Amino acid sequence: MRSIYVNQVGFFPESYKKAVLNFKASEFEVCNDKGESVFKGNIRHFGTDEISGEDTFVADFSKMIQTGKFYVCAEGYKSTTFEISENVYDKLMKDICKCFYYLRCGDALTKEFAGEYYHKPCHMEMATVYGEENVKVDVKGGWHDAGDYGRYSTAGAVALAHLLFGVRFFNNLLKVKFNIPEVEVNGNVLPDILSECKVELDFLMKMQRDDGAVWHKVTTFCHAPFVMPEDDKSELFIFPVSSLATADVAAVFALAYTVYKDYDKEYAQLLLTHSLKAYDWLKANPEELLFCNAEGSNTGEYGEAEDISNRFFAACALYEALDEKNYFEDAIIQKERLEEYDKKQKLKGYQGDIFTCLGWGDVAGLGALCLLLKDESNILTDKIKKHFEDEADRLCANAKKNGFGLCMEKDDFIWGSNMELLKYLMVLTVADRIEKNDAYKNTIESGIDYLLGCNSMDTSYVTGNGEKAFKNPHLRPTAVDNIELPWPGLVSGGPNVGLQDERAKEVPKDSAPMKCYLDHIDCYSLNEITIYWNSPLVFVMAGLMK
Ligand code: G3I
Ligand code: 9MR
Ligand code: ZN
Repeated sequence: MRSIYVNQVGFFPESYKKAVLNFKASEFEVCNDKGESVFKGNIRHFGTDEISGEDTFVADFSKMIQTGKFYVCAEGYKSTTFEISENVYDKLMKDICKCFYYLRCGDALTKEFAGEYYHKPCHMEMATVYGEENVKVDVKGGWHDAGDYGRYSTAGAVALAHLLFGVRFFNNLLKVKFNIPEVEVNGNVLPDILSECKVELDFLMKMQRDDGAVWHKVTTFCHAPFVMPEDDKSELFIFPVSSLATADVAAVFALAYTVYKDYDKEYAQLLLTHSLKAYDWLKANPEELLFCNAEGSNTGEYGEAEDISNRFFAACALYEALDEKNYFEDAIIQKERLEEYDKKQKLKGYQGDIFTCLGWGDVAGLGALCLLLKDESNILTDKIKKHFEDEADRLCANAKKNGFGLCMEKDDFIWGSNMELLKYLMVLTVADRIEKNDAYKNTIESGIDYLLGCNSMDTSYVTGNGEKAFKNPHLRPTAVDNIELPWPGLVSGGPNVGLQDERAKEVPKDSAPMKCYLDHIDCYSLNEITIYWNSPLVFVMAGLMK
């Protein structure tokens, strides 16, 4: 099919702007909403690449700075409409933040703020510590992880970290209002983003055992069927503690301590106490304690191969928060272990840079961000800066290999590929702060263009944002709530060559990576949503909108 792909939300007037065609044409026009031609340009042939498999042609209209609603046309074919304006991403930003509110578990939703997406209180009962049938713990609250109703400590901590780093790096995030209940502290109203983060922080405090260790997750034994959360009545189990969860939580509480101390000293102190307790446990338990699902249980595992990056994150976060040398020394020890581990990974052909990993699994990059925030010249921070710049350069080089200007490679199209992209855009955003670079900025913008529709699926991967935004996320409430559209602002996992669910088998054989996607509610490996796919987009948009 002949298509003209474009960012369906749109562009800032000063941004680099392009559309990508999958057919040959030599000239294009941009038309306004009255159908009048307002800009003309020549099309550049890019050629074929291994991620889209398409022969692509690029229509660059960066020179056009007029604001309004437009579409691109060539040879009688039209793109979807998009907007050019200074406020073009305001709605998107609100929507992607509000998603965390809709994902709240417990009794936190109200009809006033959730509207038609309100659900009754859910998962309110005490949870059973797995293997200790008589021990019940109150772990109400937090956010549902994703399309399922599990609550997972490492995933929650990482999503929080992206949001809190967003706040630390870019003040503008504190000003985003997304219509959630106000939280008042000492006569002042907390910024919305901090009220929302507090929901998950409060929950994670409940996930900490008295001795400081953190339980890995709380879920039913198996995934719930497609029912509303309040109808998911199976017994809730708290699964064993892990050093992964304990370290990530120690880290994110330290980060949160710094953020909240400007608003609520007492709450900040509480976070710090919990952080230190977790850290003490880690020091007393130097052996890694990884996580595997109990036999027969199929809820999210969030397994990791080592806990070094997590311990590194915790040490860096506490060093940044407290400026005490012992944490720096710990960070150096973990850094050396990480380098050893990285060498082994490289031998297996792994491409990326371990010190810039910002995912739910490898979290060394999150530790690195703490050091960058501290902004002190030392052997570790200087090295980290170099890692971010080198990785950003690698990504910019990747972006030259396809007509979309997309910084991803074939191997990045795994489960949650949109997060692979967003993590890269975070790295570029940070690198651009270390040293301004137009190539970094263009690559970030091209990445956002891809996410919002400039891709071979002609799909915006954010619900409610873009004329052809995906509509059928693998998300239990959406599947059963009888409301036509899901709430806006959800980020899809995106194309995945692994095609790891039954429905995904309907993707045509030998599809190019960018086309291994289906907007179908059954497709958890292609079209689920999660808190930590939304959170990096919040960070990146905060950087773009600054
Ligand atoms: O790390 C390897 C890499 O070395 C290899 O080259 C690549 C190629 O297959 O795979 C990489 O592993 C991937 C792993 O995530 C780490 O990124 C696996 O392929 C991939 O299948 C795995 O997917 C995870 C999925 O759970 C299955 O375990 C997703 O990242 C993760 O987001 C997802 O999380 C689920 C929760 O379990 C439950 N809740 C919903 C959530 C989202 O779907
Ligand atoms: O809905 C579940 C989704 O959130 C998970 O990412 C996915 C992998 O853990 O599992 C989904 O649940 C499926 C289960 O694993 C197998 N039976 C079908 C379920 C979804 O329809
Ligand atoms: Zn719930």
